[in-house]
Amino acid sequence: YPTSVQAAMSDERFAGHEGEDHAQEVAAAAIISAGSILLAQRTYPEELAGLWELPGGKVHDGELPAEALRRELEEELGVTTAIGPRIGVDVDLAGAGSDSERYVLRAYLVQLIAGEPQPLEHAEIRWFTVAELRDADLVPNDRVWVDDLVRSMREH
Ligand code: 523
Repeated sequence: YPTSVQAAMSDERFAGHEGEDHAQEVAAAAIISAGSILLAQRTYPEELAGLWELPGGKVHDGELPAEALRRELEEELGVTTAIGPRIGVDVDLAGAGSDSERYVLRAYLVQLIAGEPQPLEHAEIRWFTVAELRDADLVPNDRVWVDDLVRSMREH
């Protein structure tokens, strides 16, 4: 490596990337249409079953977040999508996996391209208006995004 890169690699901030500071990503979709958002009702684990979430899942090794989200939405909803910009803050997930890895949850604005959404892996899916979203039993992590989602729903 060039000297400048070696200096950066010996820097403690860089060292964290190779160690316990590295977080896997969970990507979630804000699918907004005609002022409503599509939420999905989880069936597992027990503490999240019955709660509503932005659909999505873990980014696998070697996948880009947008590729992973497109795959998850195909698997979970049976739809073809286009992944847009990030929305809302990063959410740290403590112990999201069976392993000891750290996860960060990120939301993306997503457009439906083809297909009618089906609850292939969820108990139910449903379009929520702004008022319904504010009233919904969301999974705890997704609650931080409500104000951002409402702003985006009012623009669509
Ligand atoms: N969340 C979450 N909100 C949200 C999603 C899509 C996921 O809080 N909108 C959390 C729930 C889990 C973790 O992120 O703790 C992984 O999500 P999951 O289970 O939907 O991801 P999968 O299906 O890729 O992972 P496996 O269940 O391990 O297959």
